[in-house]
Amino acid sequence: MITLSIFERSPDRGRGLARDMRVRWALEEVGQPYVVRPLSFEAMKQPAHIARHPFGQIPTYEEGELVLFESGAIVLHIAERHAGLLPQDANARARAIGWLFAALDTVEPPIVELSMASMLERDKPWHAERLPMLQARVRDRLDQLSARLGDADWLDGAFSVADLMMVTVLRRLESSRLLDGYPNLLAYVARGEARPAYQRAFADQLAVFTAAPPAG
Ligand code: GTB
Repeated sequence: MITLSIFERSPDRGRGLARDMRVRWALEEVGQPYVVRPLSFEAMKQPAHIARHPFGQIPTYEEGELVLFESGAIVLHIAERHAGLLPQDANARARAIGWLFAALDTVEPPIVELSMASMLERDKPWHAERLPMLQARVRDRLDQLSARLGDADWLDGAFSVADLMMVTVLRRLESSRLLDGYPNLLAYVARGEARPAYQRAFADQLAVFTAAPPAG
């Protein structure tokens, strides 16, 4: 059985923005059952979890002897082991993996930078001055991504692990409303969210948040 370590009480309050969501979604797409290990922030920093994740974070993935951390590596592992998330054709498969890395290495960093600034730096005197620069960096990436996607449904042919990752990355912009200027990206995210596997994954992570004891 697969076990995922997840937040006991996600700071996103069940909006599915933490990185276990992409792993849950991948497992739902390929029809693999799993169980979860909800962890408090304190438990994430204890030796038992540090043995699974050197940086004391979520998600982690355990399957028999295998223990993995890093959501990109976990999702790629799932996609390589089970049919449905990577094309059969070798070149198309390589391109899908390229897009998976693009989501993580090229598109996600400016989005995370913006969302961390919005969460942690609002009270700093320089926040208002820095914000337009962070937003411009995100818009640059969205302009480029939007131009490449055009009116296609998915990034490169059929839905793949690349789209799964890109949609989860773009969802982090929800509260900034920066996606509003990009109708094709909004529709792309909505297409991902409409997938039954996404819906199951979202409902399951929300159920964990709802069941968690109120923050003390
Ligand atoms: N590169 C790693 C990966 O992709 O797996 C990054 C893992 C990571 O950042 N994990 C975060 C974590 O464990 C949770 S997902 N943080 C606790 C810590 O470092 O002590 C990031 C996240 C957190 C909260 C929100 N939110 O509230 O909206 C969104 C995303």
